[in-house]
Amino acid sequence: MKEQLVEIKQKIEQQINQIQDLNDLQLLRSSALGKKSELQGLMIHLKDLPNDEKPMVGKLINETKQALELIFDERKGVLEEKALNEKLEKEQVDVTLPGLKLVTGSTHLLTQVQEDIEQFFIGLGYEIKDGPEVESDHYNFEMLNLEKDHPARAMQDSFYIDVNRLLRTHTSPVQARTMLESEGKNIKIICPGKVYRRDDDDQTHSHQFMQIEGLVIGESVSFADLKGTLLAVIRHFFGSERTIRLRPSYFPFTEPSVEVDVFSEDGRFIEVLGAGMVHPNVLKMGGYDPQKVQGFAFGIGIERLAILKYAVDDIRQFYTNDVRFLNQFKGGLEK
Ligand code: 2U9
Repeated sequence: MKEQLVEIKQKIEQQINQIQDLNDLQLLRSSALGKKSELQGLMIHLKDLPNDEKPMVGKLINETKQALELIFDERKGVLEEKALNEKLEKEQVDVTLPGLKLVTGSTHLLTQVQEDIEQFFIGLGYEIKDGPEVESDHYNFEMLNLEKDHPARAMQDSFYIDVNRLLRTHTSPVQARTMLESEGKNIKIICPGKVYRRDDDDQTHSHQFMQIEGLVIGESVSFADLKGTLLAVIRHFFGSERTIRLRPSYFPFTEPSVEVDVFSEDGRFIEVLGAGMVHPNVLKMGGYDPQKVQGFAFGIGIERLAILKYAVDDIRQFYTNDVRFLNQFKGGLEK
């Protein structure tokens, strides 16, 4: 019996030492020490031995089992360490490799210009207002003194959705709505946003563009206030040495109306915006008494400002999203 046990132990020990995989080791453990194992079989046969041999043989079987348990545990430790080393080897990270560059987006040039102008007017105590891009004929035209046969109201000049609704052609309806909401109180607002006109896109035209319009209404608002405000915003944006020129013009919603040119570096005057004193009809429709209050208004094309300051040669650059163009303005605007 003793020899038999030594043989079994040697056989299993050999098998253990050949095993390279933890799962295989577990399988061997079950078959070598489990209920159906050879060792367990010997235990069952104990009862057939003479009584005086039983304790000794039983002890021997148990010692063999315990010795094998130990060998199994040892092998398990070895295989676990080997598996860990292999895993570490495979997952080794080369900390000297250069990191991956993350491509980040940036604020669009038009948004940067918009925010710059907004900040300027906020500094003067203006509020920023916005409104719907799909407007009614009433707010987009009627409230702004654009008579029924005005060319802008023609189907071929605006994007109509149905007979009464269209994509706003300017942000002026936001001012008209604000006048009605304000019920005769003073107003000092700017209205930035997208506007739409039915144009064929080319180097200088875009069917979608951006505006910032302003409206100030109060008892002693004068043309001099308008002029001072316009000079200040132009100097803020183009530099403190700039001069402007006002030329008489016509808009249905302002009277008198002016177009404003900025004196460019190459000695020419370039048109940058339009403005004027709010037309009495517009004041009346907005719920104000033109005998008691005055107002000034202005309209600035954001693309135009950006084109002039950054020498952009094609308005379509703003809308085709070529990152080579956009990335030039990634770091923000230099002052
Ligand atoms: C109300 C009253 C008056 C807004 C004004 C202009 C002059 C103007 C153009 C500039 C370039 C449009 O983007 S552009 O093509 N705008 O010249 N806009 S006065 O006047 C208003 C607006 C609302 C209630």
